Amino acid sequence: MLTFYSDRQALHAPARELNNGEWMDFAESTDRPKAILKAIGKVLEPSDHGDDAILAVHDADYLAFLKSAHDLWLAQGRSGDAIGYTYPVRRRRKLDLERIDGRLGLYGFDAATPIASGTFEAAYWGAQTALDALEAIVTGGENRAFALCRPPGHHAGRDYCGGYCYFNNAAIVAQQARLRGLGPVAILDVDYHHGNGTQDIFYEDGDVFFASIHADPAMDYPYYWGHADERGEKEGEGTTLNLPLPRGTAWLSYESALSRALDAIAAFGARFLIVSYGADTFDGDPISHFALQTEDMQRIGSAVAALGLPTVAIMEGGYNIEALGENVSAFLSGLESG
Ligand code: Q9C
Ligand code: ZN
Repeated sequence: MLTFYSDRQALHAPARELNNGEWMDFAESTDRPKAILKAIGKVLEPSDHGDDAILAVHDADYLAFLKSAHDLWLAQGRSGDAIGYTYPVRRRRKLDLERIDGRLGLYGFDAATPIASGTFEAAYWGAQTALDALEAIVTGGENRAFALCRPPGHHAGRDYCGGYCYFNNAAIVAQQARLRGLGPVAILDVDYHHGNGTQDIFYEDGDVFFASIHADPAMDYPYYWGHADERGEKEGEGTTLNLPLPRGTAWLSYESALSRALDAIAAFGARFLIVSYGADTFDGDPISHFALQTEDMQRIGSAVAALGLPTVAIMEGGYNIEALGENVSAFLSGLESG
C-alpha cells in the first residue's frame, strides 16, 4: 500500500506536556514516525496542495493563530513551547486578544497540546500527506492508501487544537472527498480516544457519517465528548455513532463494536471511507487502557477492508514506541489483504 509522509512533519517536537498534574516527556514524540518508518520502509513525499483544503474545514483565524502563535510567544518574552493555562468557559465571548495566553486559551482546550517552533510547518505537511493519500485514490488508481500523519488530527476542531492535534487530517480528507463527488463519505475512528474534533466538525452534517469506538469518556480523555447518547443534530441527526467501551476491553468485545460500526457505515450507503487509526488501543500503550494485541490490529484492517470501499487510512495516536511499528504494519497488512 502506498504510504505518504514528509520529513517536515518531524519539525514538531515539543518537550513536555502536563499529565495528571505533572510534567512528563511529550508522548507524541518524533520517535513515533521513526518507529513506523522503520517498520514499513518506503514512503512517498507529498506535494504541496496549499491552504485551500485546510480552510475547507478550519477557520481562517484559527489557521492564522497556529501560524503565528510560537512567534508571538517568543515576542512576548517567553521561551520554549507555547502552552496555555487559562480557558474561556461556556458563554464567554470569542475575544480576539493580542496576549498569547488569551489566544492559546481561545484556540485550544487542554494542556497536552503545546505549540513549538516547528508545529505549524509539521501540521501543515501532515495535512498535505493526508491530501496526497486521497490523490493516490482519486487520480492514482489506488484503492487504499495510508497517510502517516503526525501530528495526529482527530481531537482538533474547526477552531481549536487539543489532544496533540492541530489540523484535523481525517476531516480535511473527508471534506475534499465529498466536494469531489466521491460521497457519501464515512469516517471510522478506532483510536483509543474519542475523536471529538471530527465529531464536532460533522455533527450537524448529514453527508458525512462518523463512527467512533473508544474508551468510555466517563473514565478517559476527552471526557466531554463521545458518550453513547451523542448521535448528531439537525441535518446530522443519526449520522454520528459513538461506541464507548470500558477500560480493559480486549478483542472479543472490541470486535462486536467494530461490526456494529461497519454495519452502520454500510447502512448509511458510504462509498468512500476514511479510517482514523490509532495504535493506542494496544495492550501495552503507556497512556491508554485497552488490551488489543498486535494480531488484533490486522483483524481491524481486514474487517475494514471487507467493506470493499476506497479507503484512506490516517495515522492518529499510539505511544508504545517498541510495538508501534509492528502494530501499524499489522493493521496495514490486514487492510491490504483483507
Ligand atoms: N492522563 C491521541 O491519541 N492526555 N491523543 C491524556 C491522560 C491527552 C491523545 C492524559 C491524550 C491525547 C491522538
Ligand atoms: Zn488516542
